[in-house]
Amino acid sequence: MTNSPAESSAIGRVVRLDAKQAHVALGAQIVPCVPRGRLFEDLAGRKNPMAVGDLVRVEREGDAAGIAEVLPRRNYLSRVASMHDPREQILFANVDQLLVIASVRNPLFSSMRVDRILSACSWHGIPAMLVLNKIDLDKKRGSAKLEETYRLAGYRVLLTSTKTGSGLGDLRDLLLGKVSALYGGSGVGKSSLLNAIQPSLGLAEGRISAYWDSGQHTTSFSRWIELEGLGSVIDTPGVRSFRAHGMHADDLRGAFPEFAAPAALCRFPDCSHDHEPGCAVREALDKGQIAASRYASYVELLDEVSQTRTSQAESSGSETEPES
Ligand SMILES: Nc1nc2c(ncn2[C@@H]2O[C@H](COP(=O)(O)OP(=O)(O)OP(=O)(O)O)[C@@H](O)[C@H]2O)c(=O)[nH]1
Ligand SMILES: [Mg+2]
Ligand SMILES: [Zn+2]
Repeated sequence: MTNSPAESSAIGRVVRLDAKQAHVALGAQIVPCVPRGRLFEDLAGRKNPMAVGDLVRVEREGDAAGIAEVLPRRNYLSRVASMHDPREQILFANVDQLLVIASVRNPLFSSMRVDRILSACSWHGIPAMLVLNKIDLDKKRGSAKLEETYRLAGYRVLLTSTKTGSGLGDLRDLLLGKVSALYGGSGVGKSSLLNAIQPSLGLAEGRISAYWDSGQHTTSFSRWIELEGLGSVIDTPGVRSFRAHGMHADDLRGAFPEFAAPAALCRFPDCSHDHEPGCAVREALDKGQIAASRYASYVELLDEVSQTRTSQAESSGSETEPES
């Protein structure tokens, strides 16, 4: 595999990527490394050869450090790169869990966005949970309802506020000893939550008014961060649109955990829970055992993945976002 004899070779973790190079943690050092050209040669429909969290083999020759190989991944999350680019973009790799961060208000909670991410995690085999932030702004007790919806669906839910400190102890417990990716919309408080847990991080936090005005992300690239005495986290730029890459209707059926038990009772074993008679999932919906918002997300996603097969490039409101 080696082109030229390297002076030394070591395995490190990609902690950040920018346009030209990857920053790789090698022991206690962070070393800027240039990915070897051959990593871009066989991308097999992917946009990026590596992402934050990847383990890579670094070869050093004098002052220069190059990435020669990306090691096999334990797991990863990816999406369709953008509306104009149907390739698979890997967002991050090798995590123990994903925390979908959402806020009750500013910005308003979006079931569709959360359900998209949760179902993609399920499909990628990444344990996921929901963190509902900004509960200090929840005057109408909407968070209690959301908490119930997602608990009923089988997810762990945490209610937090960086302003009152509520739920931060539980968040710490959740992060302990794990590699966790924080993912969600822009302005929901991903960076603020990390700063609240470890103030010395000093991550940039957005002014929410600036976000509304310009639609800009405060965090512009994904970053692997070691939390002292806790665990590792990946802070990511806010997602504006997320479409799982390569997901089909069959995959989607298995990606809503609360559908599993009733689905076993549907009249047709390949029931799509959309229009078929004798559908036990829709019966469970009518009985209130499945939340209407979750079923609505499922139907919308089903429609989307069915269209994907006919037209890969079509997308509902994708915009380009900062590279992660
Ligand atoms: N009221 C309230 N505001 C919060 C809370 N957490 C964060 N904020 C505010 O929300 C705004 C956005 O927070 P960020 O931490 O930058 O959000 P982010 O998710 O990292 O956003 P991107 O980096 O753009 O993806 C900031 O003005 C924070 O002060 C909270 O619990 N309650
Ligand atoms: Mg941020
Ligand atoms: Zn069914």
